[in-house]
Amino acid sequence: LTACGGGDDSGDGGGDGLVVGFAQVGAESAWRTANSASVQSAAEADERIAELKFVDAQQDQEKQIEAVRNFITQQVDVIVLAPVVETGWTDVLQEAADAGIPVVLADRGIEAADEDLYVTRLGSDFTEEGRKAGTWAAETFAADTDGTRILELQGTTGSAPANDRKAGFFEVLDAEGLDYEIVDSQSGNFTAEEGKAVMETFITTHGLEGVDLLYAHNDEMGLGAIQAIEEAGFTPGTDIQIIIVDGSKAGFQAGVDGKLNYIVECNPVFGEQLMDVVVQVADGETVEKFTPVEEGAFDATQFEAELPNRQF
Ligand code: GZL
Repeated sequence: LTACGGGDDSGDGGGDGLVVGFAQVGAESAWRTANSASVQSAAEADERIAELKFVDAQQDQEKQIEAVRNFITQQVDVIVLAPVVETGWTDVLQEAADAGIPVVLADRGIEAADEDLYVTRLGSDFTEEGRKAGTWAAETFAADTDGTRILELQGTTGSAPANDRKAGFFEVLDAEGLDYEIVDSQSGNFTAEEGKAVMETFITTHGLEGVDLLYAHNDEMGLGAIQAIEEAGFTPGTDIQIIIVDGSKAGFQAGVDGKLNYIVECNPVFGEQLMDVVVQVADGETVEKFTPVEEGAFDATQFEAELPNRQF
């Protein structure tokens, strides 16, 4: 994004607004591209922001670290980071701290050991998203007397949403006393292509007979899995029930088509809220360590009514 207020390149916005560096995860999903669009349009429209330096790190942590180092060299006013994974940030975030540049996490989080190296995180409570999925599954399969057999497509290995969506889901299944078996659980890296490939492997290895539920950590992997299920001659949403997380238009359309059964919303449209947080941090205001974005969950009775409201 080029400077909209003619901000100089000294990194301090020349007094006519903030220069912000944003190291984004990548462009792996509809959620991600909607999140990038929301942040970029909010920065563009906000006269308090002179320039947003945007980097798409293609889901590569080294590229994200390089982007943060460049923001430090350019002496931006605030660094925004959506960390692709939870670990490996200590050194570069310490460098930002040493340079006196505050860091705001957008979307994903990092390990607790590094909590002092960023000011605040604006994003989802991924554990709560997992709990919502688990609550629906425990209710849906409560009467399943021969044990509920579950396949899981995990998000990017080591990422906060993958770790926490898994933890929240099984925390509830265990708390509700559901009798279940994890038939298999692998990462599809939040992409449709990898989600489909892993589902094909699940089908080849285990077959689908008697598998009750697929829990996919995002829409893309769930939609890729649906293709694999159909290509194997099974009916998604009926032969195997499916939960997805995000709530994209494509995900809701698949729900309307009866191909999946529960959608846990993860809200990417928080650009304006993020700009407010960035300005507060730049002004040295005290902010909460975590600000959760608002989001819900939807079952088959709600898909049709909700589809027109979906923004990505
Ligand atoms: C969650 C976000 C995840 C989405 C995926 O906040 O980090 O990354 O659920 C995206 O679609 O790839």
